[in-house]
Amino acid sequence: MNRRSGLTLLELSLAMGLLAVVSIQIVGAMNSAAKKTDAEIERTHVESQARFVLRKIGFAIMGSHPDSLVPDTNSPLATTSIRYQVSLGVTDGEMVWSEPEKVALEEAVRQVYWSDNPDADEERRIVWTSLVAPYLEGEIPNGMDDNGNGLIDEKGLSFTIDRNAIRMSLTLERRLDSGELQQSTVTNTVTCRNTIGGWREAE
Ligand SMILES: [Ca+2]
Ligand SMILES: [Ca+2]
Repeated sequence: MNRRSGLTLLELSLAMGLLAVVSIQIVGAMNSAAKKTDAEIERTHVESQARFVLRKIGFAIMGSHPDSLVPDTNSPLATTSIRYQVSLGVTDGEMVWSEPEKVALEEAVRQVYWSDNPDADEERRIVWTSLVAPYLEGEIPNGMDDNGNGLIDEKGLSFTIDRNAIRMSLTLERRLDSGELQQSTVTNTVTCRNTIGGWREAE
């Protein structure tokens, strides 16, 4: 009788041990799947925010007159801000232009903001993202073009202007709890549509 129950106990403890091993494996697999999913969700979040912000910048600039751009249309270097004026329509046969607006990178806080009346007392700023990378993806500050896009040491938001065409590049990033850095980079070119109608600098 004792022998019989001894075997049963052995069987039982073997079964329990096996169950424990399998359980640990299942929990481990579930944890790593959850972590992977978190990383994927975060990547999707950073990517969609990058696309969304670049689209907003494009829509903002699109209605401007190329002559209103600061820096001006012949600037070959990348800049982190752009100033422009958009058409508000025609009054008494004259095209009416908005006050200057600006889209810029605030490097210290890694934000891209839109502002109307930049540099004026009544300037109003709206932050469009707070995830801007210090430098565009693949770029490090070393006086060289590391990511091969023709620009040297360009920041996380950069504009280059060629006549009516404005090329915009943006890298957003976020560090996960695991230490992994999620980066997403989007690039697009918009054309200033408002080349008709005389633009005049406000006096
Ligand atoms: Ca570069
Ligand atoms: Ca560089």
